[in-house]
Amino acid sequence: MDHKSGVFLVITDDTRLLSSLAHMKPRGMSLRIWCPNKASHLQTEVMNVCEILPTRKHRDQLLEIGDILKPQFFTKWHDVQPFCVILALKDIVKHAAVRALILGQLPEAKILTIRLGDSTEQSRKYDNDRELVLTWAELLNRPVKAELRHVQSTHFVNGVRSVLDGGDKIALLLQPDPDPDGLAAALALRTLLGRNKSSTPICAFGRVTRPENLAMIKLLDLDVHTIKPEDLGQFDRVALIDTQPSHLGIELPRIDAVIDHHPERHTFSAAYKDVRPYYGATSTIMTEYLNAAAIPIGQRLATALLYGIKADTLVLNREVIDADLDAFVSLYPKINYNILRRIEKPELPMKFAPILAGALKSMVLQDGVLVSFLGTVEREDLIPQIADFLLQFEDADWVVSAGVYEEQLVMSVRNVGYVKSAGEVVKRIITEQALGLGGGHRTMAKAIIPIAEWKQKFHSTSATSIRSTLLELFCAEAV
Ligand SMILES: [Mn+2]
Repeated sequence: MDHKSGVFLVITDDTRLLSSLAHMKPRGMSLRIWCPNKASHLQTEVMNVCEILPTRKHRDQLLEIGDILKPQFFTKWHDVQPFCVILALKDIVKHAAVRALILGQLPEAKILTIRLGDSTEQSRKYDNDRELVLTWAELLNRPVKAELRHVQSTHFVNGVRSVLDGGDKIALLLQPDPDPDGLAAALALRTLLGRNKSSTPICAFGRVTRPENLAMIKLLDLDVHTIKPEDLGQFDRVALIDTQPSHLGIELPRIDAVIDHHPERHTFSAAYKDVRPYYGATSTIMTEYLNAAAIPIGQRLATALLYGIKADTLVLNREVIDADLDAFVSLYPKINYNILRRIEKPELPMKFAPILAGALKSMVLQDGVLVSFLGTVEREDLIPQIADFLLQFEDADWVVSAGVYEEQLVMSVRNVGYVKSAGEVVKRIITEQALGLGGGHRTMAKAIIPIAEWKQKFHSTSATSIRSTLLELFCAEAV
């Protein structure tokens, strides 16, 4: 008897369940199968199931012949840890008797009961923490649902191809200021259609602005064209990805396909329409399409889709469904980790090192508020990156990282989370001072103030003056 690895003893009179379990052969776990000691139909059946093993010796190791209604059958497992009985007997009385014997004879053993063919039985964990009951429906539910989704996706793939394949030039239209989910889903649709960027460009009515999204475009070599609504006339087909007609706020000359996961507030029709508001990301839908069409997902596309799912589900923290998790898991082994890391944490230019050194030297801390001014920066995303970095210092409950970018004073505000809401604090400061724009969430906020406005109000744009003014404003509101 192996004392180190666990032993799972299967006690069942259902040979289909037994056969399934015997075929699973989980690694690092040993399986034993109960076989009745008296000659019976069941005994023959159990022996037959064990015929899958090549030798007599193996079969003998697998079988535990005995009477399960006798305590002695169980006492010999005393020293085996962990020990678990998978119990599924059709006769309820017999099931209860065996369960009682295990509970009494083996105080450490776990019992996993599988209820066969009883759809009313709820799965549950007993109070004693030793037992779990699973219903047959529950065991099958997840894999069967995944299979059904796969079949459904095959059907969807045919649909979208038949609508879009007829066009020479196809626009893949995203929301203005496209986000990672939209970009990845558009790239996936282009791959699904077997087209290239000149015949099937990714388009939007506004340019990409967020630094991570720009990093994604650069590192994954994506092409996004900023177009005007009337430019859609040049295309034979228009597909809306990760957005819907009502989100764009204008009447489009044509819409052939819509693939999205936002709720449909204003109903619309399109030759091809797949809107699934219960999905965490459009990238999940597209991953299913690609898998259903058996199209290999390369590293670049896998990285894009995984980042799309991560971004839209807040790293799977927002509500997600099985489909999002399955897509995530299927993509994960295929991605380029370096690229993903660089998208999420953009590199700092070497020229920035002396600026950062100066900012670290001159930063000011008072009442838990840490203010740092970077001067003029060549990339706006350097400001929030430094804010994130500075929040790691002890005693910093609040961080205000500021810098001048394109004639505007840009501020990134961070806090440790158990203080006032960063978004509200920033909004109050902006409103009270009647300056610029600002807002955000609990722990992150941003404000933008034209440098001319700042100068008019505070009479100076020297680094010292900006630091002390910001410190004063935030100490008054945040602390
Ligand atoms: Mn989305």
